[in-house]
Amino acid sequence: EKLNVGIVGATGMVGRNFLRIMEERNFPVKNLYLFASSKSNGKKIVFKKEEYKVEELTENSFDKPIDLLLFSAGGNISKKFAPIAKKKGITVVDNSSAWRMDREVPLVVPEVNPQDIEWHNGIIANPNCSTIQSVVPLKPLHEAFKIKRVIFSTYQAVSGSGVAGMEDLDNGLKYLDPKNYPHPIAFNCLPHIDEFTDNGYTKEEIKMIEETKKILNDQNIRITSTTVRVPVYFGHCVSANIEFENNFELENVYDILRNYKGIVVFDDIQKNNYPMPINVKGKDEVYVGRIRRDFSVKNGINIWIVADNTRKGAATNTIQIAELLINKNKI
Ligand code: 2RA
Repeated sequence: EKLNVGIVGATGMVGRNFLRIMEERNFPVKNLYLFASSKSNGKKIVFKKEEYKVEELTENSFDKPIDLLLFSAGGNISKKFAPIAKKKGITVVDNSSAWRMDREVPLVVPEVNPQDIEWHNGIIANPNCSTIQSVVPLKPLHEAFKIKRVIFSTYQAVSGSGVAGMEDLDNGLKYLDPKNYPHPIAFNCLPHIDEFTDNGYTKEEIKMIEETKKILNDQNIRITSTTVRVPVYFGHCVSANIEFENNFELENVYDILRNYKGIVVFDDIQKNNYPMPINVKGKDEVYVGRIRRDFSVKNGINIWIVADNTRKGAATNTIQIAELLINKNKI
């Protein structure tokens, strides 16, 4: 039956995509509640031809019949308000990084580890965008050939950093976000996404490493990553160098990826066909190409993975988790 759904961060890029994708997928919404910061209070947003007013998020916001809350309002808001919702028996799907590595919280990509939904305790975390698109092709290859090590190099669109990044790309060599990024993004590449930590890695790089192991449920996979912001509006690209325990035929790799849910293999170098951000905007599939053996090791391949970071990388995956919760009667 239909659900009472709330969106926290309703006016942000991902929040608006939640609504767009719920409309597209005819998600069963009975009542809809929109929450955002005080500056958005009173704003009107249309959903399924009805107008809804945005309310300021407060501790009492959830004192109404809500079944499901979708969060995309940053880690601090999730840390503070997800437990309030959980206490009221509301199921939360959180797009921020706040809860992803919490042992009580499943981190889910429906094509990869749907079974983890079974043990949620009220909060389910949506993985980081570049992680989501990477684990989709990694999962069937791990099952077939057992992954030993992965080297991720990412090329991430500015929409991943929110509206500020987009505006700065609009305005040329302005600063992406002086608070966090000390350099302009236009005509530039920044090997700096999220904050640096004391081991020289950024939080984004650590997300890719740790989230991938949690989602694939295998702490033995050795992973490293370099995540880079590039002057592109939509569409994250990931180069994955993968070393397997077992040997493989390249044709097998193509077959496995071609037949896996949620993947489009777009790979014909004779025709200059390979995935690019301009191919994936507005789409929910993960595009894979440039599939080729890594001749520098015994059992290695390189693959190139592209997806719309605001959809499959964020909002669509969240809605797919919500659909899974309904199908498994876990809301
Ligand atoms: C980024 N993955 O691209 C991070 C958060 N969306 O900025």
